[in-house]
Amino acid sequence: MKPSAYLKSLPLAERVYREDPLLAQRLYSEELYRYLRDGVVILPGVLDHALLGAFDRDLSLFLDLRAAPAQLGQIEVDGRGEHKRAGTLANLGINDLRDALSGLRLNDLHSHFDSAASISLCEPVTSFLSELFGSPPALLQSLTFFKSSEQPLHQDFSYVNSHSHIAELAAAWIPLEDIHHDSGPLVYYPRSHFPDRYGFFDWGNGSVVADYATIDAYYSAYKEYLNRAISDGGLRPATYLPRRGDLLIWHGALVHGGSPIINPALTRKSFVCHYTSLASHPQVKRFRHQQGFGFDLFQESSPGSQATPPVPLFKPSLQRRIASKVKRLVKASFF
Ligand SMILES: O=C(O)CCC(=O)C(=O)O
Repeated sequence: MKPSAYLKSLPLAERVYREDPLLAQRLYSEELYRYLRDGVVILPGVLDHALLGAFDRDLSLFLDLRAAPAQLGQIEVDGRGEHKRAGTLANLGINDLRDALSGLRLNDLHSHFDSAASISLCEPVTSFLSELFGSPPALLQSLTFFKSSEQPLHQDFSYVNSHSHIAELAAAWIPLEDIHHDSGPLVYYPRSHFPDRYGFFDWGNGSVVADYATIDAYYSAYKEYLNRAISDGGLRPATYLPRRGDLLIWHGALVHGGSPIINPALTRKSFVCHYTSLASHPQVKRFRHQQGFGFDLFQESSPGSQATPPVPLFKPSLQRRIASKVKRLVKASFF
């Protein structure tokens, strides 16, 4: 994927900002304008505490896994080498996730718990992202952390790239508790989200996205590249110390990472979600129909296999289903 593909896929709001920041300030909400300018926006106290409470109750299952339903063992885990090798929670052999090594993340809890799904697409997130993308957002993945990721600095677009418009990428950082300075908080560099201004990193053959087969070989060059971009741009780090209920949304090219843990006894419970626009989601297929375009949802299928039928976006309500059935019966008895 070449730099031109990144630049061509920038959301309209971002193009407007790049061309004419004052026009962007007039056209968009203050929050979106700040995001376009800084690559990050913090929305204090916007999250629903009842929803967070429901997620807490589900997460309490991970504090005594021997007593939890066995299906939880199938949840995918990632993070350090040992987490990657384990692959699933059951293989980690841990009873209480507070005892896990830093970096452990639980993948896609939104597909296991309604509470996580509801938080990932809650109104403060979807209304902000709809304005950014000019279309409804779609969730690409969610990551749940009990402790800091201690992840080195990076830009998400080089790693999260299964969607079709690579620059349509943003993420939400949702604290599940008040975050302590010594727990390894999120660190980021405001205004680092213009990779074309300091030159894209070359992951091989001019590609702006990392290839998992060769990623390790580029590790130190990428680190040097980011450090140079930071010092050349005079960028300064910010540490995010939110209270529960706050929300941070960052740009897919913002330089950020998980800072090192100072006090290992502290948790840093957080929920991180990555989004693209609905039209760019890997399970959405766009097709041309006469004068316009349509969108349909497909489940991922292995190459060569039959595409699985589209998944309906919404299940019709009971009343609607009864009304349709009655209509069909009436039609059948009259015609
Ligand atoms: O929360 C963190 O420590 C970092 C998360 C992160 O960098 C990411 O998910 O891209």
